[in-house]
Amino acid sequence: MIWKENVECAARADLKELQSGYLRKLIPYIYQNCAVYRRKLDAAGVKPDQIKSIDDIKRLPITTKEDMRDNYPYGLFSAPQDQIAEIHVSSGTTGNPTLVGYTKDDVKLWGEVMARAFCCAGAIPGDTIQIAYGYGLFTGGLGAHYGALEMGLRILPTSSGQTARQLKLMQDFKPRIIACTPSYVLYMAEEAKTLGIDPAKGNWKIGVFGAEPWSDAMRNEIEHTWNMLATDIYGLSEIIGPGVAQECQHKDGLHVFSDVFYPEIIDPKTGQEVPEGESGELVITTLTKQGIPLIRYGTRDIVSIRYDKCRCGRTSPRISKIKGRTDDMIVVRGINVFPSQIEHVLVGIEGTQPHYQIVVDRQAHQLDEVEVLVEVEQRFFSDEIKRLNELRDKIKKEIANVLSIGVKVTLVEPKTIKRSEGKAQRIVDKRKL
Ligand code: DLL
Repeated sequence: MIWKENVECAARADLKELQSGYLRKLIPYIYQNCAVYRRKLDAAGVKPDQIKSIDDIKRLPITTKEDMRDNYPYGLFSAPQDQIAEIHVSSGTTGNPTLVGYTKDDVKLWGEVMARAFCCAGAIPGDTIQIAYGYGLFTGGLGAHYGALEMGLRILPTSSGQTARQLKLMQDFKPRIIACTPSYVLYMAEEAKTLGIDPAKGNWKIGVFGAEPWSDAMRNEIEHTWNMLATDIYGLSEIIGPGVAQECQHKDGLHVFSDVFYPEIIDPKTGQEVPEGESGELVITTLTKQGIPLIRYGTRDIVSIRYDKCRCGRTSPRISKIKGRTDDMIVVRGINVFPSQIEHVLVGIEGTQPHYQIVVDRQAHQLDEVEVLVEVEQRFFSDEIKRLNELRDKIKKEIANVLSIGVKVTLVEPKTIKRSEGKAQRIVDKRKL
């Protein structure tokens, strides 16, 4: 089922027409109502009436996370405060948090794109969904909730945490859909086993997993362990929360709801668009939002994009899984390291588990040191020490092959690395840079 077939399957020219119409309305609205954007557009020498079609978007300036932080709390709002119906905040590592405000219509839009997402994953009205994303200031729980309501799903709003209870509710109410972070669903599998529940006989048949990077290898692990289809959902608070893009059952790229969230892929160094299929930073314009509409927001997420029609019938552009970030990518001895590269190595090695942490440190005047903590199956610890050493050497060698730097590998027993009910913390950077 396709929730909004007329736009999700529209011919490219019709979609462009729709996007152009939205953009023509958006720019004067923002120019009139947001002083920060007015200054930005003036500085770029762009007058609203010069923006006639979606192709003119390239003339507009990029908006950055710094713009949001520097103008905290209300500087980037275009709607007056009395029109704001809901506020969400995403935690940052430094400085002000990122604040986003939704008008009632924005909340409606959110429900609509999330309904499209659930449909895209394979949900049908009447299905029961367990929403184990955190409810609250994080956008995951409520965003999923609005979409499920809009779609006519029966909702189990468990939020995250209380894992034993999550599993009991799964058994009692038999939800076909689970929505949570991919690391949490794997954690729930471990808990299930300790409680004597066989995850492969679990009730969830479709997972809508996102909010953090996860590899195809991790997908295989989830699908195999839980005997379900694991789909990827992407989004970010600044744009709306979850519901920017979603995989269909073919798992061949995430469909971007591009009639309302216009995607571009740029080279973060030059600001120029990269050719189709090449990786770059995803930049998104919210074409119809009112509270905080954003023009060409630099997400810092690295993806590639394609425009061909999908086997599911949707014509919407598809982004790849998130390949990394332009920022939380870590640079070690001059080499760019993405956690996903290490994860990929680990999941391919028999005996390891997809629970790992990368610790980067630097002693005074020394080179950066990387330690990868990897959980391995319990049996290795009751085995000969030689087997443990062999496994460690193998992991070391394969990581060195991929990253071209040597790392220290420490094997730890299952459940040593701190679990998260939300986003997993993959990198601990102890360097004082
Ligand atoms: O994580 C919104 C969300 C909730 C998306 C639930 C999907 C499901 P933020 O907390 O603002 O919003 O974090 C946004 O998380 O820029 C990406 O770097 C990362 N991210 C989100 N989804 C994915 C994904 C929510 N599917 C930031 N794969 C984004 C990889 C993801 N990274």
